[in-house]
Amino acid sequence: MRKLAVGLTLFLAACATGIVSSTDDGTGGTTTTGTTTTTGTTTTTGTTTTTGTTTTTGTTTTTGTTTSTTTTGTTTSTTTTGTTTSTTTSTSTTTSTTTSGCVVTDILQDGGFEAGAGSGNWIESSTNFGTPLCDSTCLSPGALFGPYAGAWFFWAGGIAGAYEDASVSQMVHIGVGTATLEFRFAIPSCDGYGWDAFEAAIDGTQIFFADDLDPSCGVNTYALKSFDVSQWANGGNHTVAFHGITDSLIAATNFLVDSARLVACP
Ligand SMILES: [Ca+2]
Repeated sequence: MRKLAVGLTLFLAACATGIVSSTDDGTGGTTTTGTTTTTGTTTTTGTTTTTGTTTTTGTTTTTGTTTSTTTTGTTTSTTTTGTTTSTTTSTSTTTSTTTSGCVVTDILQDGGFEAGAGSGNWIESSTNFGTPLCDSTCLSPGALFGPYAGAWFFWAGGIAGAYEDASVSQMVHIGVGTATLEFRFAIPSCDGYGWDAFEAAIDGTQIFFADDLDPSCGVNTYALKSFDVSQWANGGNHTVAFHGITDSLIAATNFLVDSARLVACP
């Protein structure tokens, strides 16, 4: 029995799009099938065919000729050359041709931690447990929390009476353009003394911070956290990390992360 059975569940991502599946359509473009969620700035080159449900929020910059066909739902979109701002929620078939930019994708390896502890996708560290990655074998009987999706999740803290420092980190190559870091986050229980803290960071720069006095303490539901990290989209290698420290007081704080994504140009 590894950690206190108190609270529970959470998700993370990047730049612009959650593409379920993509293939080269032979025209220099991309064919996408499934559910796509786009946040931020997207620039597309080539011919793109999309089938499924597309939700777009933010600014889309299109250069060239764009042709859109909507079959079901309501679409507010596009035009020709210049800058287009649109908010679209629809079920549609869209064909577009553009001429510049890059196709964004999730470049994080195993952001949902489903490869399990010791997979090599993440550098894992935990003072008391060897790894902060957990599945059901970490949970006490009757635990009220667990992963946001799948079986595995990141768990910092969860121990009373001992100092715990838990982290995972991963180096990624981020192309030139834009990038967005997203994840699911929850703090199902807090000891409330203000000493326990969690951060998400890139190259040591804090992107997100929460402590055991956070308003979401005790909330047993994962919240989506999303951050524009385009300042690191410069064609270089960068380290993404999740890190939590908890003190040795008698109550335990639990910081949970799951379903992380870094959406950027490859
Ligand atoms: Ca997971």
